[in-house]
Amino acid sequence: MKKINKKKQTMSTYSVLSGNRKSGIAILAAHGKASNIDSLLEFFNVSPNKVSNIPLIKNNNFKEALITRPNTNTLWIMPPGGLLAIKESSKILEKNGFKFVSPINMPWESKWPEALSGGIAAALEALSNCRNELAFKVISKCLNAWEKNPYEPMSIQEKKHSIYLNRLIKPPLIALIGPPNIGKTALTNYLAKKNIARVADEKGTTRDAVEVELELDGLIVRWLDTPGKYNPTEKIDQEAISISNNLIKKADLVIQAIDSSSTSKNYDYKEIRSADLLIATRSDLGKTPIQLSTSSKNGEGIKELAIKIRKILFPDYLIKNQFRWPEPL
Ligand SMILES: Nc1nc2c(ncn2[C@@H]2O[C@H](COP(=O)(O)OP(=O)(O)OP(=O)(O)O)[C@@H](O)[C@H]2O)c(=O)[nH]1
Ligand SMILES: [Mg+2]
Repeated sequence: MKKINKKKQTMSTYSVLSGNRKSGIAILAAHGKASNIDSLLEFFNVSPNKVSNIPLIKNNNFKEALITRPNTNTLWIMPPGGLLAIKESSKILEKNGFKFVSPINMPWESKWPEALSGGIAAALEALSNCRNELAFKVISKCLNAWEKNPYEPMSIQEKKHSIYLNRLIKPPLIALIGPPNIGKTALTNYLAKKNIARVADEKGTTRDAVEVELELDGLIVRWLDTPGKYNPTEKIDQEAISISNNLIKKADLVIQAIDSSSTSKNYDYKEIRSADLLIATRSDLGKTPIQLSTSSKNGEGIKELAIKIRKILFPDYLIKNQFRWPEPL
């Protein structure tokens, strides 16, 4: 482990920080020993001693580029242009002995030079990966918390919150299980707002587990619609059930659906995994004592279901309060 760190420090590396798409400006971060950064600046005909924020530099190699040295070991090179500018700049850096590394392996000091600590860098990294409003809101608070207390290691309590907070970046897996032909796929399609799988009035319509990404009350989740439990005779179906069962075992939340209109209410799934949440489906067809009743026909209970799930997987206190997260880079 120590060896890798040492290598990281001594090797001259660069990463592309701008996206792979068309963009107005390319961003490449070079990292290395101060002397290697000095040499690179010399190559660009720029005074090697300068550590500054935004000098605009014109030189022979780049027609025009914004170059900044935010710390002694880092140079950010930002030529105008997208992919072509990245390609041209990479050539120059390779020629000067800098090796490409993925941004994941870039030292945080070079990738997030504005960060005072690895914690702030981690929060900035998380913020750059966040995909929706809830994530942005919560991670911004995490960044504030790190800025208030940048150096102290995370406490055990803070680490406990991480289990939930990680879900903002890595969507949790929810598996919907239940007997066949009770509206699991219809509910899935309703939540996905599109037909991701076939709905039919016959048992065993869904034969493979189907995964779809959804937003439930602001939380992005992976939703798994599973085949209604049956004992298939065909090998291919047995394999499909086995894959589905393995996913159910791994899920962060298992929701068992029970039909409002039929008698198959005591369906036992314990041999796969006991459910975390019980819901009724097809509530427009009948009544059950189950609190959360949903209908994909008239939309009853769907909003409540989304809120309930979000609260289980991402409790309210994490939205209201401010915690340091994630672990420092
Ligand atoms: N009235 C009513 N019918 C529904 C509702 N949801 C589904 N259905 C009907 O119930 C039948 C079964 O629906 P599916 O969604 O295919 O059921 P499933 O649980 O996925 O079934 P399998 O894939 O076989 O496990 C279809 O005829 C649907 O049109 C609902 O909320 N209300
Ligand atoms: Mg189905």
